[in-house]
Amino acid sequence: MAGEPQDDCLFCKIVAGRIPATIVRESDTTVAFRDINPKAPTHVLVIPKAHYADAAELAAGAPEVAADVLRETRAVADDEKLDSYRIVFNTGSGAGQTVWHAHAHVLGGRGLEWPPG
Ligand code: D5M
Repeated sequence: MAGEPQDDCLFCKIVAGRIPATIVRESDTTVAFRDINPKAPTHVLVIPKAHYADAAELAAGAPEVAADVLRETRAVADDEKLDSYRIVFNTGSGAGQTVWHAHAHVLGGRGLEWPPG
């Protein structure tokens, strides 16, 4: 059920401390950790602690937590001293989503081309 921890979800396991991650920030509702396969000098994922499969489900089911995630992306950018950065929510397999727990990618520390591939 939306919001409930899922036993088979990688990011729920990170939230629960059952698998390791390099956590850079934590709030009551969110966790931010470094991406295991970074695509930029700064590549941090900000996730809700509650399980929502993607950004659309998060926005519909817990808009206040979606706002918390966005606020934390800003805090990550400040921590990393990024003037420019990109926030990405891959939503759906055709857009490159591979982990079905909503997450914002915060990418920065290099020039970023537009449009992305
Ligand atoms: O992004 C999913 C992202 O999750 C992808 O960039 C790799 C990252 N990932 C996968 N496993 C881990 C662990 N264990 N720690 C940190 N980061 C991880 P998507 O938008 O779904 O393709």
